[in-house]
Amino acid sequence: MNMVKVGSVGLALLAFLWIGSSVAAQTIDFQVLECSGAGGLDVGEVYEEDGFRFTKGPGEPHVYKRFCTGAPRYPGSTALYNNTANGQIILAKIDGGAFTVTEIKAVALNGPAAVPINFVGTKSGGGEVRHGVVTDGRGPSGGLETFVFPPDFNDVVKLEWVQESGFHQFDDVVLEAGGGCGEKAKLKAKCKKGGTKVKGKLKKANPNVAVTFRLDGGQERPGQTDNKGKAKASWKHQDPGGHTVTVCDLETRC
Ligand SMILES: [Ca+2]
Ligand SMILES: [Ca+2]
Repeated sequence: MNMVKVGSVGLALLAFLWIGSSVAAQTIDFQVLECSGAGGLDVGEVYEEDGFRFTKGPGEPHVYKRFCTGAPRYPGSTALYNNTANGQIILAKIDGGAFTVTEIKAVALNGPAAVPINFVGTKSGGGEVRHGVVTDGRGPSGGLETFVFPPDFNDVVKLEWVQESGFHQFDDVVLEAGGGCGEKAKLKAKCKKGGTKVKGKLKKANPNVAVTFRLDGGQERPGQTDNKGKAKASWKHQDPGGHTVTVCDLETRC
C-alpha cells in the first residue's frame, strides 16, 4: 500500500508542475501574416506578437519576409526570415523584461541544406549563453524542424542570432515571460553582522530552474529552485554597510 501512495503523490506533483509551467507559455507563430499566392511578402523591420518584438541589426538593406501558402519555399506554416545575408535577428520583450525561450522551429530557406544557426541569449544580470544547431538538411518543402533550447536560456532579456550562409526560415518560438524566476517570484535580502554577511532568499519562483544570485552586481552564486520554487544564497566577508542582492530581474537592498 505504501508503494501505491508514494506513486500517486509523485504523479500528482508531476501533473502540478506541468500545469504550472505551461500556463504562461506563448508561441510566436506568425500566423497573422499568412498570405495566399505563390510569392512572398515583406514583413518589415519589426514584428510584434504576444508582447514580444523582433528587430534587426542596424542598417541592414533588406527587411523580414515570409512566403505565402502557394510559394514553392513555403515550409507548411507561415514562418519569418531575415532577407539580409548575415543580418541579425533580435528578439526581446516589448517591456524589456526577462523571459525564457524553450523551443524554436527552423528550416533551410532555399532548398535542401544543412544550415547552421547559432543562438546567443543575454542574461538579465549580464553575461551570455550560447546554443548552436544545424538543420537536418531538408528543404522548405520537407517542413520545419523543432530545436529545444538548453535550460540556461531562462532569465534572458534578449535572444539573437545571425542569418548565416545556407540561410533559414524560423517559426513557433515558444517563450515564457518572467524569466527563470517567474512572475510571482519574491526576493528578500538580509544584511547581518554590520553588512559583512549577506543572505538572499527567493520564493514563489518557478520550481526546479537554475538561477544566478548576485551581490552588488557581481559575486555570482548559482542556485537551483526547489519543488516549491525556493532558493537561497549567502556571502561572507563583505564590506560593512548596505548591499544589493539580485536574481533574475528582481533586486532588493538591505
Ligand atoms: Ca502567438
Ligand atoms: Ca507559423
